[in-house]
Amino acid sequence: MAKIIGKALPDMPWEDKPEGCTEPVWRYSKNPIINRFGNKRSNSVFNSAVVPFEDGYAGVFRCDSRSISMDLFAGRSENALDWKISDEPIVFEDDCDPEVLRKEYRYDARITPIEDRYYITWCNGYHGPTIGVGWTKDFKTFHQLENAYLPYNRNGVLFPRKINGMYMMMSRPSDTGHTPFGDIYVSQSPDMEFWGRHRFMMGTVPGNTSAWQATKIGAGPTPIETDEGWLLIYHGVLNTCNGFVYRMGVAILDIDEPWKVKHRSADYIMAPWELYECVGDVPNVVFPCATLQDANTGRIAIYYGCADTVTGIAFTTVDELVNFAKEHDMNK
Ligand code: BMA
Repeated sequence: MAKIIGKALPDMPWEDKPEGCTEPVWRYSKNPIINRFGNKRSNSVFNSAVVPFEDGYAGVFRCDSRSISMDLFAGRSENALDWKISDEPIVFEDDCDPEVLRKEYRYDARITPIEDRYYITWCNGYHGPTIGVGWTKDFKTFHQLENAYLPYNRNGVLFPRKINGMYMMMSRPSDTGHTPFGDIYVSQSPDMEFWGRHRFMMGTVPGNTSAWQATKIGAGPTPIETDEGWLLIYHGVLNTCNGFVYRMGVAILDIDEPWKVKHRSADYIMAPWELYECVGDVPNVVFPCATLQDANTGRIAIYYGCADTVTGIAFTTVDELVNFAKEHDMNK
Protein backbone atom coordinates (compact mmCIF):
# COMPACT_ATOMS: atom_id res chain seq x y z
CA MET A 1 0.00 0.00 0.00
CA ALA A 2 1.43 3.38 -1.02
CA LYS A 3 1.09 6.22 1.48
CA ILE A 4 0.56 9.96 1.07
CA ILE A 5 2.91 11.98 3.28
CA GLY A 6 0.84 14.99 4.32
CA LYS A 7 -2.26 16.12 6.14
CA ALA A 8 -5.60 14.47 6.72
CA LEU A 9 -8.54 15.96 4.82
CA PRO A 10 -11.53 13.82 5.81
CA ASP A 11 -14.16 16.24 4.44
CA MET A 12 -12.78 16.51 0.90
CA PRO A 13 -15.16 15.64 -1.96
CA TRP A 14 -15.31 11.92 -2.61
CA GLU A 15 -17.22 9.19 -4.41
CA ASP A 16 -16.29 5.51 -4.34
CA LYS A 17 -15.18 3.86 -7.54
CA PRO A 18 -18.32 2.80 -9.43
CA GLU A 19 -18.96 -0.92 -9.52
CA GLY A 20 -17.42 -2.54 -12.58
CA CYS A 21 -15.15 0.45 -13.31
CA THR A 22 -11.67 -0.67 -14.32
CA GLU A 23 -10.18 2.80 -14.86
CA PRO A 24 -7.56 4.22 -12.47
CA VAL A 25 -9.53 7.52 -12.31
CA TRP A 26 -13.31 8.02 -12.23
CA ARG A 27 -15.33 11.20 -12.69
CA TYR A 28 -17.59 12.91 -10.16
CA SER A 29 -21.16 11.94 -10.99
CA LYS A 30 -22.32 15.59 -10.96
CA ASN A 31 -19.60 17.03 -13.23
CA PRO A 32 -18.99 19.73 -14.19
CA ILE A 33 -18.81 21.42 -10.78
CA ILE A 34 -18.34 24.92 -12.27
CA ASN A 35 -20.02 25.90 -15.51
CA ARG A 36 -19.22 28.74 -17.89
CA PHE A 37 -20.98 31.29 -15.73
CA GLY A 38 -18.69 31.13 -12.67
CA ASN A 39 -18.59 34.89 -12.29
CA LYS A 40 -20.24 37.99 -13.71
CA ARG A 41 -18.42 38.37 -17.00
CA SER A 42 -17.09 34.85 -17.56
CA ASN A 43 -17.19 33.08 -20.88
CA SER A 44 -15.55 29.99 -19.33
CA VAL A 45 -14.01 28.80 -16.02
CA PHE A 46 -11.34 26.11 -16.25
CA ASN A 47 -7.68 25.19 -15.54
CA SER A 48 -8.01 26.41 -11.94
CA ALA A 49 -6.41 25.58 -8.58
CA VAL A 50 -7.85 24.89 -5.13
CA VAL A 51 -6.43 24.28 -1.63
CA PRO A 52 -7.79 23.56 1.84
CA PHE A 53 -7.99 26.92 3.64
CA GLU A 54 -9.19 27.76 7.17
CA ASP A 55 -12.31 25.64 7.75
CA GLY A 56 -13.07 25.32 4.03
CA TYR A 57 -11.32 25.80 0.71
CA ALA A 58 -9.86 28.62 -1.37
CA GLY A 59 -9.03 28.75 -5.05
CA VAL A 60 -7.57 30.77 -7.88
CA PHE A 61 -9.69 30.48 -10.99
CA ARG A 62 -9.07 31.10 -14.64
CA CYS A 63 -12.13 32.96 -15.87
CA ASP A 64 -11.87 34.00 -19.49
CA SER A 65 -14.14 37.00 -20.03
CA ARG A 66 -16.80 37.71 -22.65
CA SER A 67 -14.17 39.74 -24.48
CA ILE A 68 -11.97 36.58 -24.31
CA SER A 69 -9.29 37.98 -22.05
CA MET A 70 -7.56 35.66 -19.59
CA ASP A 71 -7.23 36.56 -15.90
CA LEU A 72 -7.16 35.04 -12.41
CA PHE A 73 -9.93 35.39 -9.80
CA ALA A 74 -10.00 34.32 -6.15
CA GLY A 75 -12.78 32.06 -4.90
CA ARG A 76 -13.99 30.42 -1.69
CA SER A 77 -15.98 27.30 -0.92
CA GLU A 78 -17.20 25.42 2.13
CA ASN A 79 -17.26 22.00 0.47
CA ALA A 80 -14.80 22.35 -2.47
CA LEU A 81 -17.72 21.73 -4.88
CA ASP A 82 -19.85 24.90 -4.76
CA TRP A 83 -17.64 27.92 -5.43
CA LYS A 84 -18.17 31.64 -4.98
CA ILE A 85 -15.77 33.30 -7.38
CA SER A 86 -15.00 37.02 -7.22
CA ASP A 87 -16.19 39.22 -10.09
CA GLU A 88 -12.98 41.25 -9.89
CA PRO A 89 -9.59 39.85 -10.87
CA ILE A 90 -6.83 39.39 -8.30
CA VAL A 91 -4.90 42.63 -7.71
CA PHE A 92 -1.34 42.27 -6.48
CA GLU A 93 -0.01 44.82 -3.95
CA ASP A 94 2.36 47.45 -5.32
CA ASP A 95 5.21 46.33 -3.05
CA CYS A 96 7.44 45.13 -5.92
CA ASP A 97 9.07 46.58 -9.05
CA PRO A 98 6.19 48.08 -11.12
CA GLU A 99 7.65 46.34 -14.17
CA VAL A 100 6.64 43.03 -12.58
CA LEU A 101 3.04 44.20 -12.10
CA ARG A 102 2.64 45.14 -15.76
CA LYS A 103 -0.29 42.93 -16.72
CA GLU A 104 -0.74 41.44 -20.19
CA TYR A 105 -2.61 38.24 -19.36
CA ARG A 106 -2.63 35.57 -16.70
CA TYR A 107 -3.88 32.00 -16.84
CA ASP A 108 -3.62 28.39 -15.63
CA ALA A 109 -2.77 28.99 -11.94
CA ARG A 110 -1.44 26.46 -9.49
CA ILE A 111 -1.45 27.00 -5.70
CA THR A 112 1.29 25.46 -3.55
CA PRO A 113 1.30 25.86 0.23
CA ILE A 114 4.90 26.09 1.47
CA GLU A 115 5.61 26.97 5.11
CA ASP A 116 3.17 29.77 6.05
CA ARG A 117 2.40 31.02 2.51
CA TYR A 118 0.23 29.93 -0.38
CA TYR A 119 2.39 30.40 -3.46
CA ILE A 120 0.63 30.92 -6.76
CA THR A 121 2.31 30.24 -10.09
CA TRP A 122 0.69 30.96 -13.43
CA CYS A 123 1.34 31.58 -17.08
CA ASN A 124 2.09 35.30 -17.11
CA GLY A 125 2.23 37.48 -20.21
CA TYR A 126 5.51 39.41 -20.30
CA HIS A 127 6.44 39.95 -23.95
CA GLY A 128 5.20 36.39 -24.39
CA PRO A 129 4.25 33.76 -21.85
CA THR A 130 6.47 33.08 -18.83
CA ILE A 131 5.91 31.91 -15.25
CA GLY A 132 4.49 34.46 -12.81
CA VAL A 133 4.96 33.85 -9.08
CA GLY A 134 3.03 35.38 -6.19
CA TRP A 135 1.86 34.54 -2.71
CA THR A 136 -0.91 35.17 -0.23
CA LYS A 137 -1.67 34.21 3.33
CA ASP A 138 -5.38 35.03 3.35
CA PHE A 139 -6.62 34.98 -0.29
CA LYS A 140 -7.51 38.68 0.14
CA THR A 141 -4.11 40.37 -0.13
CA PHE A 142 -1.78 39.09 -2.84
CA HIS A 143 1.92 39.83 -3.43
CA GLN A 144 3.79 39.31 -6.67
CA LEU A 145 7.42 38.20 -7.01
CA GLU A 146 9.73 38.31 -10.02
CA ASN A 147 8.83 36.18 -13.03
CA ALA A 148 10.70 32.91 -12.59
CA TYR A 149 12.10 32.59 -16.12
CA LEU A 150 12.71 34.40 -19.36
CA PRO A 151 9.87 34.06 -21.83
CA TYR A 152 8.73 31.72 -23.24
CA ASN A 153 7.56 29.25 -20.68
CA ARG A 154 4.35 27.65 -19.38
CA ASN A 155 3.13 25.20 -16.74
CA GLY A 156 5.29 26.36 -13.82
CA VAL A 157 4.51 24.02 -10.90
CA LEU A 158 6.24 24.21 -7.49
CA PHE A 159 7.11 21.26 -5.26
CA PRO A 160 5.31 21.69 -1.92
CA ARG A 161 8.44 21.89 0.23
CA LYS A 162 12.11 22.72 -0.06
CA ILE A 163 14.20 19.80 -1.27
CA ASN A 164 17.80 19.75 -0.06
CA GLY A 165 17.33 23.35 1.11
CA MET A 166 16.08 24.65 -2.26
CA TYR A 167 12.68 25.58 -3.65
CA MET A 168 12.05 23.54 -6.78
CA MET A 169 9.78 24.23 -9.73
CA MET A 170 8.90 22.32 -12.88
CA SER A 171 8.34 24.24 -16.08
CA ARG A 172 7.88 23.70 -19.77
CA PRO A 173 9.90 26.01 -22.07
CA SER A 174 7.69 26.93 -25.02
CA ASP A 175 7.09 29.49 -27.76
CA THR A 176 4.73 32.44 -28.23
CA GLY A 177 1.96 30.40 -29.85
CA HIS A 178 0.25 27.05 -29.44
CA THR A 179 3.60 25.37 -28.91
CA PRO A 180 4.09 22.22 -31.04
CA PHE A 181 6.80 20.81 -28.69
CA GLY A 182 7.57 20.72 -24.97
CA ASP A 183 9.43 18.80 -22.26
CA ILE A 184 9.39 19.21 -18.47
CA TYR A 185 12.43 20.67 -16.62
CA VAL A 186 13.09 21.20 -12.89
CA SER A 187 14.77 24.40 -11.67
CA GLN A 188 15.99 25.35 -8.19
CA SER A 189 15.93 28.57 -6.17
CA PRO A 190 17.24 29.54 -2.74
CA ASP A 191 14.79 32.46 -2.43
CA MET A 192 11.85 32.11 -4.92
CA GLU A 193 13.44 34.83 -7.04
CA PHE A 194 16.58 33.49 -8.74
CA TRP A 195 16.04 30.19 -10.53
CA GLY A 196 18.86 27.98 -11.82
CA ARG A 197 20.40 24.49 -11.82
CA HIS A 198 17.94 23.59 -14.59
CA ARG A 199 17.59 19.83 -15.07
CA PHE A 200 15.76 17.91 -17.76
CA MET A 201 13.07 15.76 -16.18
CA MET A 202 11.12 14.09 -18.97
CA GLY A 203 10.15 14.65 -22.57
CA THR A 204 7.63 13.74 -25.21
CA VAL A 205 7.46 10.18 -26.47
CA PRO A 206 7.99 10.05 -30.20
CA GLY A 207 6.93 7.07 -32.23
CA ASN A 208 4.09 4.72 -31.58
CA THR A 209 4.60 3.54 -27.97
CA SER A 210 2.78 6.32 -26.10
CA ALA A 211 1.44 8.60 -28.80
CA TRP A 212 -0.97 10.52 -26.54
CA GLN A 213 2.13 12.36 -25.24
CA ALA A 214 4.02 12.60 -28.54
CA THR A 215 3.68 16.37 -29.14
CA LYS A 216 4.17 18.05 -25.73
CA ILE A 217 3.80 17.44 -22.01
CA GLY A 218 3.42 19.74 -19.00
CA ALA A 219 3.22 19.38 -15.22
CA GLY A 220 -0.29 19.47 -13.78
CA PRO A 221 -1.11 19.79 -10.07
CA THR A 222 1.45 20.37 -7.30
CA PRO A 223 3.15 16.96 -6.91
CA ILE A 224 1.96 14.78 -4.01
CA GLU A 225 4.61 13.48 -1.60
CA THR A 226 4.35 9.71 -1.07
CA ASP A 227 6.55 7.00 0.42
CA GLU A 228 7.26 5.89 -3.18
CA GLY A 229 8.46 9.33 -4.35
CA TRP A 230 6.71 12.42 -5.73
CA LEU A 231 3.47 11.52 -7.49
CA LEU A 232 3.11 13.71 -10.57
CA ILE A 233 -0.06 14.03 -12.63
CA TYR A 234 0.68 15.76 -15.92
CA HIS A 235 -0.89 16.47 -19.29
CA GLY A 236 0.24 14.99 -22.57
CA VAL A 237 -0.73 16.23 -26.01
CA LEU A 238 -1.09 14.61 -29.41
CA ASN A 239 -1.48 16.68 -32.58
CA THR A 240 -4.24 15.21 -34.73
CA CYS A 241 -5.98 16.22 -37.96
CA ASN A 242 -8.53 17.98 -35.72
CA GLY A 243 -5.94 19.77 -33.56
CA PHE A 244 -4.40 19.06 -30.17
CA VAL A 245 -5.90 16.42 -27.86
CA TYR A 246 -5.03 16.74 -24.12
CA ARG A 247 -4.91 13.66 -21.89
CA MET A 248 -3.55 12.99 -18.37
CA GLY A 249 -0.63 10.81 -17.35
CA VAL A 250 1.14 9.81 -14.14
CA ALA A 251 4.80 9.56 -13.13
CA ILE A 252 6.70 8.90 -9.90
CA LEU A 253 9.77 11.08 -9.28
CA ASP A 254 12.76 10.57 -7.01
CA ILE A 255 12.08 12.28 -3.67
CA ASP A 256 15.50 14.02 -3.39
CA GLU A 257 16.32 14.52 -7.06
CA PRO A 258 12.86 14.96 -8.61
CA TRP A 259 14.18 15.33 -12.16
CA LYS A 260 14.90 11.58 -11.96
CA VAL A 261 11.82 9.67 -13.12
CA LYS A 262 11.34 6.32 -11.34
CA HIS A 263 8.18 5.24 -13.17
CA ARG A 264 6.13 6.75 -15.96
CA SER A 265 3.03 5.25 -17.42
CA ALA A 266 2.84 4.57 -21.16
CA ASP A 267 -0.96 4.53 -20.88
CA TYR A 268 -2.91 7.67 -20.03
CA ILE A 269 -4.91 7.75 -16.79
CA MET A 270 -7.71 9.89 -18.20
CA ALA A 271 -8.77 11.17 -21.63
CA PRO A 272 -11.56 13.41 -22.97
CA TRP A 273 -14.46 10.97 -23.23
CA GLU A 274 -17.43 12.83 -21.77
CA LEU A 275 -19.41 15.37 -23.76
CA TYR A 276 -18.29 18.31 -21.57
CA GLU A 277 -14.65 17.36 -22.21
CA CYS A 278 -15.12 16.89 -25.96
CA VAL A 279 -17.41 19.82 -26.74
CA GLY A 280 -16.63 23.39 -25.71
CA ASP A 281 -14.48 26.32 -26.73
CA VAL A 282 -11.48 23.99 -27.29
CA PRO A 283 -12.72 20.43 -27.80
CA ASN A 284 -10.97 17.33 -26.44
CA VAL A 285 -9.09 18.77 -23.48
CA VAL A 286 -8.73 17.45 -19.94
CA PHE A 287 -6.22 19.70 -18.16
CA PRO A 288 -5.40 19.01 -14.47
CA CYS A 289 -4.23 21.94 -12.28
CA ALA A 290 -4.86 20.85 -8.67
CA THR A 291 -5.62 17.98 -6.34
CA LEU A 292 -7.04 17.62 -2.86
CA GLN A 293 -5.85 14.58 -0.94
CA ASP A 294 -6.38 12.87 2.39
CA ALA A 295 -3.25 11.30 3.86
CA ASN A 296 -5.31 8.99 6.09
CA THR A 297 -7.32 7.26 3.36
CA GLY A 298 -5.09 7.92 0.33
CA ARG A 299 -8.01 9.54 -1.51
CA ILE A 300 -7.23 12.06 -4.25
CA ALA A 301 -9.61 14.47 -6.06
CA ILE A 302 -8.23 15.90 -9.30
CA TYR A 303 -9.49 19.36 -10.41
CA TYR A 304 -9.29 19.73 -14.15
CA GLY A 305 -10.39 22.01 -16.97
CA CYS A 306 -12.79 20.45 -19.46
CA ALA A 307 -12.62 21.59 -23.12
CA ASP A 308 -11.28 25.00 -21.95
CA THR A 309 -14.85 25.79 -20.88
CA VAL A 310 -15.91 24.29 -17.53
CA THR A 311 -14.31 22.70 -14.45
CA GLY A 312 -14.67 19.07 -13.40
CA ILE A 313 -13.29 16.80 -10.72
CA ALA A 314 -12.28 13.15 -10.83
CA PHE A 315 -11.34 10.72 -8.09
CA THR A 316 -8.55 8.23 -7.60
CA THR A 317 -6.31 6.98 -4.79
CA VAL A 318 -2.57 7.04 -4.22
CA ASP A 319 -2.56 3.26 -4.57
CA GLU A 320 -4.40 3.31 -7.91
CA LEU A 321 -1.92 5.81 -9.39
CA VAL A 322 1.26 4.28 -7.97
CA ASN A 323 0.22 0.81 -9.13
CA PHE A 324 -0.78 2.12 -12.54
CA ALA A 325 2.54 3.96 -13.02
CA LYS A 326 4.44 0.79 -12.14
CA GLU A 327 2.26 -1.64 -14.05
CA HIS A 328 2.27 0.41 -17.28
CA ASP A 329 5.80 1.76 -16.84
CA MET A 330 7.09 2.67 -20.28
CA ASN A 331 10.62 1.67 -19.34
CA LYS A 332 9.65 -1.80 -18.22
C1 BMA B 1 -2.63 25.35 -23.67
C2 BMA B 1 -3.05 26.33 -22.60
C3 BMA B 1 -4.14 25.73 -21.76
C4 BMA B 1 -5.26 25.16 -22.60
C5 BMA B 1 -4.70 24.26 -23.68
C6 BMA B 1 -5.76 23.75 -24.63
O1 BMA B 1 -1.68 25.93 -24.52
O2 BMA B 1 -3.55 27.53 -23.20
O3 BMA B 1 -4.66 26.74 -20.96
O4 BMA B 1 -6.11 24.40 -21.80
O5 BMA B 1 -3.74 24.96 -24.43
O6 BMA B 1 -6.34 24.81 -25.35
